[in-house]
Amino acid sequence: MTELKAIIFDVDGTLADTERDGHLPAFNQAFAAHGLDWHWSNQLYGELLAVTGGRERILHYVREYCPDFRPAGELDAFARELHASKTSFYASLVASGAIPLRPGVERLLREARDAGMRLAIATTTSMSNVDALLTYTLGVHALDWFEVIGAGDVVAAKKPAPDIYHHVLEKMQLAAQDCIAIEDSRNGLLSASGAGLKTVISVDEYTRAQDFTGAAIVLDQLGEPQTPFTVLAGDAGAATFVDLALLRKLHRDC
Ligand code: XBP
Ligand code: MG
Repeated sequence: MTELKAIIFDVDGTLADTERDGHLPAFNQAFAAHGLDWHWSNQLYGELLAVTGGRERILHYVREYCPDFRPAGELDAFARELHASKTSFYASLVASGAIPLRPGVERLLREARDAGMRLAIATTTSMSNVDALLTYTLGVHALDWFEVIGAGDVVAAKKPAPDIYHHVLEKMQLAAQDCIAIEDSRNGLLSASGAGLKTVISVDEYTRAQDFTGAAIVLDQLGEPQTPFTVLAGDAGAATFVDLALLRKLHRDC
């Protein structure tokens, strides 16, 4: 059994509740700014999250919900422009401090860094969104905490495809067996486990009811010493929050 050499973090839903507090309002602000009478409710957004990638999500919405919609020019060009506008609104929301990190995230990152544990990110969201979130929550130096940030269109096939994890492993010159992934969604679990990684799931309000069969453990959050997590599936032993010791145990035993 190889020792744990790296932790690979998902972003949206895992590091922060970015979907509810950031992406959803940013999409709706972009629709309004473009004079569209579209408004995604929290419930509809929970369904649309099945499609990863904001631009892909817009195209899916048009196909499934507004099949008669015809933009002035090419639909794909329209979706790209609308998505760029959404990304700009998202950056403003992050800069306003509207999206704090979830419990335990900063604590675990700092413990891992202090222990010399290698860190990376594997996300479907756009690189600029990762940059904004890390910079405004941890400071601009935090981008350097991650050896590799695999984001958005750097791979052709987004989660649940394993491509983004393969990309990160290749850049790090590590095997899947050397690493553990931390994710929030079934799409993320399928992507990480599809690349051969053991995966810790920290659910959020959109993913709580999803099927996490195959995860090393399923938690409601990473937890803090004073605010223990709830184990939804799997065995955390005596641990009450996610730290390196628990990750090493899960990496060894699951
Ligand atoms: C979640 C996603 C992203 C975000 C929106 O990514 O599927 O598409 O919903 O971000 P993660 P973009 O892998 O971090 O959970 O609009 O930039 O795609
Ligand atoms: Mg996610």
